Amino acid sequence: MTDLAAVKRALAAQRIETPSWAFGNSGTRFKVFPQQGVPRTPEEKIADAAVVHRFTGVAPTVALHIPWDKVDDYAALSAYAKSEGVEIGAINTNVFQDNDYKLGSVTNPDAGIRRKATDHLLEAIDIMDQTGSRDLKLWFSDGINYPGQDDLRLRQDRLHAALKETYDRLGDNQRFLLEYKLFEPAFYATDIPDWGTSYAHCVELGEKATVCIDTGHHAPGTNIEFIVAFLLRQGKLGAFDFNSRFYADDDLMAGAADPFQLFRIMYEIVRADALDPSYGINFMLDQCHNIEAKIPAIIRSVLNIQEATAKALLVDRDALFKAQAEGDVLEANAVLMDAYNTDVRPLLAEVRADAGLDPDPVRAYKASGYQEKIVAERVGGRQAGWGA
Ligand code: PSV
Ligand code: MN
Ligand code: MN
Repeated sequence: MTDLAAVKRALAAQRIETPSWAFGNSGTRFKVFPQQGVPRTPEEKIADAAVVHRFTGVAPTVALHIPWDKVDDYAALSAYAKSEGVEIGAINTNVFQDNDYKLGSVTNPDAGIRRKATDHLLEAIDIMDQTGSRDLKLWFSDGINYPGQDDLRLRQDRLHAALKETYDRLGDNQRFLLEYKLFEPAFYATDIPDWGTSYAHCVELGEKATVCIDTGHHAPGTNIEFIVAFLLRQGKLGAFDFNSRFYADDDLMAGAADPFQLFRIMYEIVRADALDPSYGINFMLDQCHNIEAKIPAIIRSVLNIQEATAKALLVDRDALFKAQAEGDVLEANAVLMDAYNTDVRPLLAEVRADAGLDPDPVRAYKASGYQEKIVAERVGGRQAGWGA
């Protein structure tokens, strides 16, 4: 039997981090369709993130991407965020948008370029010291396009050296999240292509190094919930970058392409009692909104994760474990599917009403007049990163 009160408490305590770059204009390499009212400054991105939190109640932190969100005074930016009702979360590094990085950043054959890239990672920790952030997120576009272009093994040595220097600079309450990605922009070999590579580097470095799973960064058919279960068992799952993919790194709204997969992932989280923020997993979004309005799309993503989580919490684990132990394949599958097929929207509406929120955050946002206000006030919105 499921304890509904406990389910509601778990949903009320859930936390999801929004990415500053999702609020800005973005597109594909073919075209960026600009939207009206998008933020022009890091402060305006934070203000939009605060609106998402105001309507959902579960998104109290916003991740920054440096240098896209570069400011002179990060302590002041942090104070501004607090005044808006949110806090600055993970600091994302960017060693992929400089001409120097054509042959790689921390794995580049040129020691001077490796130095420059590593210095950027260290600078990001200086920023964390000012914002009070716990998490440094590392993603490297490093890789090679042609067999023989560079030495695969030497590149791992260079990667380790940069990660070690970064790790050693982390403060007591800081850690890094090491992201992997199957391919792109490198096509022949990527230096951190999969969870195993990330995991091995993290194990070598120590407990402040953890893996970040970006749900869009896998080959079609990859069983992501297996990776989740494995990393949880090893105590090495630090964070998610949630988004949806149909093909590759599509960065669509979380839960849009495959809500069943999201449910299966969240079931493994619930199964490991790892949902509560005290466990330490950072549940982030990493997505862009190219053709749809950004703030309601981010709200929708948050709701999709909440729905997948609610269904995962509703799994009758006693019945499931019993069926599994008895080898009752059909019953075990039925128990899981019963939870997945439950309409959890009324339950979530109750959780929101209990928290003094509108039960329908997207509708409430649309009725709030905020979109009209930013369209009127913000002229000349910036692109999220690319070309900013
Ligand atoms: C790379 O594809 C990635 O997923 C990394 O997390 C980056 O920081 C982010 O997207 C934005 O480019
Ligand atoms: Mn990502
Ligand atoms: Mn990505």
